Formats: sequence, C-alpha cells, structure tokens
Amino acid sequence: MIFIDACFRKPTPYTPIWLMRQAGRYLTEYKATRAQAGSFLDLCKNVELATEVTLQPVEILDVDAAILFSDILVVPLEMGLGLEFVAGEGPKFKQTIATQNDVDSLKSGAFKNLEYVYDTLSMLRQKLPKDKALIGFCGSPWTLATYMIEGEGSKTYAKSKKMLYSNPTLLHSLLSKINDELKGYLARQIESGANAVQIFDSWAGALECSAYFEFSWRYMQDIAQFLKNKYPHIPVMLFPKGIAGFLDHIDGVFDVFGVDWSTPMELAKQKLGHKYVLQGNLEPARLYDRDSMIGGIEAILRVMGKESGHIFNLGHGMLPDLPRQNAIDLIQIVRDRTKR
Ligand code: 1CP
Repeated sequence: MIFIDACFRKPTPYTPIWLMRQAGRYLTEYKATRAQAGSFLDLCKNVELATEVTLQPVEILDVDAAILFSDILVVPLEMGLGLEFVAGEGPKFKQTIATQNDVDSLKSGAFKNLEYVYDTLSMLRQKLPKDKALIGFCGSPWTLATYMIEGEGSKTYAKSKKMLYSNPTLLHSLLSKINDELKGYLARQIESGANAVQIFDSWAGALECSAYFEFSWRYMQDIAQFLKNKYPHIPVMLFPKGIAGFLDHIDGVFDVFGVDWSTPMELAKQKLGHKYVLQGNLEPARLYDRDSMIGGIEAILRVMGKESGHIFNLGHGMLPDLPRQNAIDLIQIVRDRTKR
C-alpha cells in the first residue's frame, strides 16, 4: 500500500493523499445515506451504512486511504455519558464530569462495547481494494476530556481549564481512565483490520505549552508507545491542532506528525521533518476557490518536494459546503504533480 509505505518513508510512485473528514455533508451521497440511517449516531452504529459512507470518498475522490466513518465521541458515549447530536448545534452530552465520583462512575472496559466499530472495520477491509489503506482513529484523552467536562464543544474550555489548574489530580484521573479505554480501543481496531491509526488532538491549541505536555502529549505518547510495542508494523499518526509554537518540544515514539493549516510547512519541516513523516497541511477553505487551492498545493509542494517524507492532506477537516469538484481535482493535481 502506497500510503503505508509513505508512513515509513519508503519510496512511493507519488505522494499519497487523503482528506480529514473526507466523508460528510459536502457529498450528496453521504446526505442520502445519512437520511436513510436516521440520526448521525444511528449511522455510526449501522455497520453496512457506516461502511458505505467510508467507501464513498474512496470511490468519488480516489484517495489513497479510507478513514473509518465514526466519531471520537463514541468512546465517552460507551463510558456511560448519554450523547446526542443536535442538528446545527453539534454534540451534547446529557451528563458531564465535575467530581471524582463522576470519574469513578465511568464504565471501565467500555471499548468492549464498540463492536459496531470493529465490525465496520472488518467489513471495510474486505471491501476495500488491496492497495487502499484503512485508517482507524480516536480522539486524544485531552480532547475527549474537554467534551466530557464541558458537555459540548467550547470556545473557552473554561470548565476544563478550571479543573486543570484547581484540581489537576482529578483531571489526571479522568485522563488516565480515558487513556486505558483508548489503548484497548485502538488495539481492537488494528485487530479488526485498520492498517494505520490517527489520534486527533483537535483542542491541543487550547493549552499553554507546559500544560499541553503534562495533560495531553504525555497521554498520546503513552498510547503511541503501547501500540508501537505491540504492532510495530502499524503506523501511528498524531494530529495536535494549534501547537505551531511548541514544535521544539515534540518528541517521542510515533511515525507521522499531522501538520495543521496554521503551522507553516517550512517550520514543521525544519523542526520535525528529519524525525517524522509530515502529513498536511492545505487550508481547507482554499477549496472554496480553485485558483486559491492550486496556489496552496504549489506552496506545500515547493517545501515538501516529491521525495518521501510527506503525505498530502488538509490542515483540518473538510467543511460541509466545500465544492466537491475541487476535492476531486485536488487529489488528481497532487498525484500528477508528485509523480516520481
Ligand atoms: O452528519 C452530520 O451532521 C454530523 C457531522 C459529523 C461528521 C460527518 C460529526 C459530528 N462527526 C462526523 C464524522 C467524523 N468525526 C469523522 C469521520 C471520518 C472522516 O474523516 O471522514 C472523524 C474522523 C471525526 C472526528 C471528530 N469528531 C473530531 C476530530 C477531528 C476534527 O475535526 O477536529 C472532533 C473534534 C469531533 C467532534 C464532532 N463530531 C461532530 C461534530 C460537528 C464535531 C465537532 C464539534 C465541535 O466543534 O466541538
């Protein structure tokens, strides 16, 4: 698989590409399947339909990897926090975590209840062409903890940070509990057919440097080390969003560093390119305009060249109203311009 070779810096015929949130509302096919499934969570739990929406971008865009269709929040859901996706407003938890009692009440071994994810991965690995990689994923302990403490998406992360500074022991006990679930969860994803895994630390940028390394990076590293010991042939990809200022401190055991769009690629290459394969980092909003998109592709390829050490991606997820034709063209343009 070209994508897996690239994760290990092996020579490939071109720079592989996939897009974060490549399945979603910008595809009419997704909207149709989603309507058939009912709610967003019904879609995540329906093995056939989740398989179908995972395969849609592979067929429509011809990306080099499929990413499991699911959500990072199914883990806290199975740990016992009732979850709803409210149309137009995003995720909402019915209970939140505020005390040690709340942490102690969270279910241990919740990853064992995520059979629908494992079944979807097995079905996907059977249906995907042999040369297309299958990516499994989870949210980082810190990013998941913010949703579990706030109860929803947040602009300020006030409750999470209040806990971090006023009761760090409580936050660490929550993070450890999530961490244990995620190790079991990703291990089962790999055993069900995932060829690579990515940990999304979408709210990394909410923290100052010292807090980031103590409350987030440390846990992601623990998961990554566990996986690399157990499955050395499976690439581990980390995507901490919004930490361009901390790149000097990034170190540890993993294969691919996901560069977000706010980090200049030159900077990431200079600081991390010799140690890790870099993935990214086209600003998704450039897809609103074809010329801006091409300008963005050219700027990234001027830095990363055609050599190994780069996986092309967006610097964050696809947006629901981006024109699909630009996404289709993006894949072909990158492939044409990176042919060795
Ligand atoms: O159909 C719909 O209306 C729901 C929209 C949607 C979709 C398509 C949500 C709700 N999640 C997803 C799928 C999803 N989520 C994938 C699918 C695989 C793919 O990439 O194609 C993945 C990998 C995620 C991961 C995810 N969920 C993250 C991490 C990545 C990121 O974008 O930063 C986060 C933060 C979430 C939480 C979440 N789920 C959904 C929404 C709208 C949100 C964000 C809420 C917020 O802004 O706080």
